[in-house]
Amino acid sequence: MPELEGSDDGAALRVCVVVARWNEFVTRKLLDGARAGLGERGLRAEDITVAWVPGSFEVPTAARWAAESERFDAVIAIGAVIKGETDHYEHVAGQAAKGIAEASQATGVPIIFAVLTCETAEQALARAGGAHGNKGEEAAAVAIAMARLREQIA
Ligand code: DLZ
Repeated sequence: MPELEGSDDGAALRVCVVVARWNEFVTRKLLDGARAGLGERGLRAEDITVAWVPGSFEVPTAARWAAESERFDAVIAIGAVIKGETDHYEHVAGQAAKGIAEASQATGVPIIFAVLTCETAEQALARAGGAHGNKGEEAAAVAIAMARLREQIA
């Protein structure tokens, strides 16, 4: 019985990383993690495009533009929504999650969710290279696995 499981070989894949500028002290660390994770798996620097947007609310829109462009095998969506500092936390976090899922399903391009939704800045930093790892780096591995699985299924 055939089993498909993607691959961790990123050679020759092209990835767009969409990053929210809001809470940049967190999102830049996630971006660094994503870049490192992609590079460790064989992507060349010139095959990693970074697109900055103002906040997590805008991330799904730009991620969809990237997915529809047919220039990328996968998109990584990075943001940080911190509840204690966000008046309409549920709206920003909810719309980011919903929009990213819809854009990925509508285009068929893997768009990997790396938007942190945390109570405090400390919790966010712990997931951006701190005690709980780097969710950007984890997103890089998922992006490559999904891009390869898509090729295998196609
Ligand atoms: C407005 C806002 C607030 C209050 N908090 C956050 C946040 O914690 N994280 C984030 O990424 N963006 C935040 N934003 C900005 C919105 O995402 C968006 O950029 C603006 O509402 C303009 O549409």
